[in-house]
Amino acid sequence: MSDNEKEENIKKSADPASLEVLDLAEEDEDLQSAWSRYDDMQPQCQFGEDGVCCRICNMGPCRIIPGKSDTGVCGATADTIAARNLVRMIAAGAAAHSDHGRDVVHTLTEAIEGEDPDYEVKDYDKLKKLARDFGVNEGNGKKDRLAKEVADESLAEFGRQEGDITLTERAPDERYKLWKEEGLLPRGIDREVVETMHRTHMGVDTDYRHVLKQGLRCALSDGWGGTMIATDVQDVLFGTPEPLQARVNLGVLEEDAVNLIVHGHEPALSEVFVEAARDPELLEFAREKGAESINVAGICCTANEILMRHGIPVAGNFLQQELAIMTGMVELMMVDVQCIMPALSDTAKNFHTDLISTSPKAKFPGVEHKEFSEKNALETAKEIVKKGIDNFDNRNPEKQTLPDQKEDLIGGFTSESVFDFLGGTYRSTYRPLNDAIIDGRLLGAAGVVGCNNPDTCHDYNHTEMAKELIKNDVLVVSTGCSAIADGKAGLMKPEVAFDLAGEGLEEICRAVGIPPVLHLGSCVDNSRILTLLSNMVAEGGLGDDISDLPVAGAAPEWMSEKAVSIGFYFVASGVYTLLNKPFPVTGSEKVMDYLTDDIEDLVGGKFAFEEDPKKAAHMMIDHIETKREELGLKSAMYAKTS
Ligand code: SF4
Ligand code: MSK
Repeated sequence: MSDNEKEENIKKSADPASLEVLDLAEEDEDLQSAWSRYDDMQPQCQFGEDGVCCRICNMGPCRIIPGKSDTGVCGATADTIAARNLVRMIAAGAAAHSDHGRDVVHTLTEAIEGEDPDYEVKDYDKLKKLARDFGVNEGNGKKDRLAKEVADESLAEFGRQEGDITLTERAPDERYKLWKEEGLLPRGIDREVVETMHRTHMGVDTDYRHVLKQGLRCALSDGWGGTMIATDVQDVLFGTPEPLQARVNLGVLEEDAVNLIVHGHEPALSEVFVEAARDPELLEFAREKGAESINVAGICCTANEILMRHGIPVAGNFLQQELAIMTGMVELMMVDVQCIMPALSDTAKNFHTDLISTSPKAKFPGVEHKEFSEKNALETAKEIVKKGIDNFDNRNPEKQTLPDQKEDLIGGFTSESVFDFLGGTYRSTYRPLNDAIIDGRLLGAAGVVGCNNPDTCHDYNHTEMAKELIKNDVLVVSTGCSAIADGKAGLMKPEVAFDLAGEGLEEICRAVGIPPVLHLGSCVDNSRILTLLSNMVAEGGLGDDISDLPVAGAAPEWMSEKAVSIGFYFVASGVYTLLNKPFPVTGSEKVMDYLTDDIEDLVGGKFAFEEDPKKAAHMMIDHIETKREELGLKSAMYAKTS
């Protein structure tokens, strides 16, 4: 590879481990990656990018060309088409998160009905809390009966026909009142997704504001419904995470071990997969095959789930899924649902890696499918582990690359445990956090979350934004692939605060031993951020609503429809939310104006778009400062750094 080509690759990722594998991949003409396919795709369709292509009926496809075809065949304007396309993205994202939530509740049901011997209630306190929130009487002391009632109540949220989604009541009173007055309170989770699809059918809802308002309600059914249920029931079943140490990046793959990767989003099988990999007979089998041990590592949010609860190492984030296989060190990759590139099957064919799909919802052409059922989870997991071990002696030393890079991190923070730290273990309270913001040691807090995208230098925006925020005394919480990026960049170690955080944040990190960037888990764990924001309001001193708080959110390398839904439920909850690239609606000035301006009058939050992560961080800081002024708080204790 020439020096010029190497330089081009540097722009592709900020992560040295990824670059090392990518450089080698580019020397092999049989290998493709998301980056090479992205290059091949250029130029991408401008109508798609602007959101003004419509193909929802067979009079189309229609595309808006100002001055030539200002409307579709049916008369739909660019505003209608862009808004409809966008809320369909929300519906798909909300469906993905929420269907995940529903599956977790089914696992709980089967666990307590005895059909499911591999699962049990691990966090009884969390179950009791959820029961209280659902108004279920927890007084009879029978854990399984309580779990059954909570499972029934949770499932009912999906198909609710009357009333509103119960967990929206966890929001501050002012927020709940606003949603009610504005007709934004979500009803059943499935109902909001279905109604969004109905309204965007040909010839139904065409007022872009009205369409987008339904998008907000649908997104709320995700954030405060399906996603929140997913997180809480996972905590009930698998245990609520607590801070722990782990390692992250491709360097976690071990030369002498059988390397098994779990990838996707749902933790039900990977939880027992971790257990299966510790089975003495399977360990013995691995030794017979010449390996010293079995090494389970993760990619994407399945990784985050088992990192948070077991400290299992993370091999990488979204754009590293192909690279992990390209190291030639992975015996088996087991995938479930969401964010799994169809290209993996071709990549795996070039190496010895066995690729196995497991979800009844997701099959891939040419890929072996071992269907997972909660009823025989451990048995299935053991079979898959065994298959991986069996593949160890097929590893080809000539095709091996082992990047050294791996970083330590502390993960496992939740909306509960962060404040055990800040308040002292015996007094779990948000008071120290609120006081730190009120007295100006902390300027505020920010949630930086979401995906990678080959349209943006991999990890660069996440890590540069986080660094700029912590330098200015903004505490950062992170989830999903953003959290993995920050972990790889070393930002999730407490000592990093001494070098990179502002004086106020450094003082707090020193006092309580937390990193300046906190790993809050997977994509569905964005609900932990909603809970955190509600708890800050409830603690007092920072206003009456989430929109009063000196906080901001960002998804600076977003890619998926789930990210669109997440962005919308944060904005609908009152949070200023920054994305690097706009949604595909730029073909409608009115829709763009609505999202970046008018929407604030409705919900108190709005979107902003900025590709430069440093500039974007300062837009978030400016917003946080405005909120401080509105609250009459003193200016920050320490000077702002630009
Ligand atoms: Fe074209 Fe209207 Fe049909 Fe869309 S709904 S494809 S704009 S005719
Ligand atoms: S995995 S949704 S690429 S964060 Fe949750 Fe990462 Fe985005 Fe998938």
